Amino acid sequence: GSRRGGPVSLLGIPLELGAAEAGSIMGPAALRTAGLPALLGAMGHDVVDRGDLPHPAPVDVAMAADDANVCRNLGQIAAWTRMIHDHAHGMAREGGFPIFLGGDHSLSMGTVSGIARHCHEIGRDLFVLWLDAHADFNTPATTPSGNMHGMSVAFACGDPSLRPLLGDRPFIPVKADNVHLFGLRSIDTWEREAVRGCGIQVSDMRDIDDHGVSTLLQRFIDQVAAAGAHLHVSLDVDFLDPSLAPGVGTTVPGGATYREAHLIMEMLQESGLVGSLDIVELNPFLDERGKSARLLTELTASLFGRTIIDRPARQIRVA
Ligand code: EXY
Ligand code: MN
Ligand code: MN
Ligand code: MN
Repeated sequence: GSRRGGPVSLLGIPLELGAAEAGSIMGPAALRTAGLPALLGAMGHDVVDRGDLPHPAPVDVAMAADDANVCRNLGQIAAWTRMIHDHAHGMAREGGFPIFLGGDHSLSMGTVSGIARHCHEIGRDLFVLWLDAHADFNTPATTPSGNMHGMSVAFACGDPSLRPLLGDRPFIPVKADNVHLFGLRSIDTWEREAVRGCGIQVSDMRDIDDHGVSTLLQRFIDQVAAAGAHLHVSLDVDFLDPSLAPGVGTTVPGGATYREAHLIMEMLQESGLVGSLDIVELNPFLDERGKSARLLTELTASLFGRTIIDRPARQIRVA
C-alpha cells in the first residue's frame, strides 16, 4: 500500500570528494540501474525522482587555517554541504519521505543538518541511526586522513571547528544522546576518545554479537517513539559484511549479515518512525556485477514494507 503524507522523494547526490577513493560519484546511477525507484513504485508507493544535484563551484570557508589545511577538498565539500542542506530542508518541509542516493558519507552533513533545521522549526525532536562500520566522528583535529566522509557525525552534532562548512545557514546541531552508531568496528585513536566523552549511543559488533540486533534496535526505537521524534537513518554500505556488499571503498571484515540487515529494515518499517534515509558510499567501480546496488535496493524495499508474508503489527512499547 501507499504511504500517507506525501511521496517518496529520491535525490541523487553524485559526490565522491569526501572519500579517499573515487567511484561513489556513480552511486546514484547504480541504485537507479538496480531498480530502486521502480521497485518502490511497484510496491504501490508514490515515487518522485528529482534526478541528481549538479556539481557546485567551491566556496570560501571561514575555518581556522590549521583546520582548513587538513580537510581534503574543503571548498567543494562546503559548497555541496550547503546545497544539500537547502534541498534536504526543502524536501522535509514539503512532507513526504526523502531518500538521498549517494555519494560518499560527507553528504550527510547536508542531509542531517537540513532535516534538523526542519525538525527544529516544527518543534520536533530528531534522532539519527548511523548504520556504519565507522563512527565518522573525526574532526580536523583528530582525522588521520583528512577525508571529510569521516567527519559527518561530528559535524551533525555541532563540532565548532566544522560549523563554518554551513556558512550563513541556521545550524541546528543534533543532540549526541539522540545519535546511535550501530555496527561500529573501526575507530581511530582520538576519535574513540571523542565518542567516549560525548553521550552518543554505540552498538559495536561485539554488542551485536552479545545481544542481537533486535534487542539493541528495539531499545532505540522505544526512545524515538517516547520522544515522538523524527528518525533519520543513514545507511553506509560498509555497515554490511564485505562478502555481501563489496562495492565500497572502506570495507571492514565482520559486518552485518544479510538477515541482520533485513531484520533492521523490517523493524524500522514496523516502528513507523523513519522519516528520511541516506544510502551512501556505494562505489559501483568496486562492485561485483551490481551485487551491492541490488542488496541496497532489496533493503530499501524491506524498509518500505516488503515482507515475506503479511505480519501482525508489532506492539510499539513506549517507555
Ligand atoms: N576513520 C577513518 C578516517 O576518518 O579517515 C575512515 C573513515 C571512513 C568513513 C567511511 C564512510 O564511513
Ligand atoms: Mn560512513
Ligand atoms: Mn563507513
Ligand atoms: Mn525482508
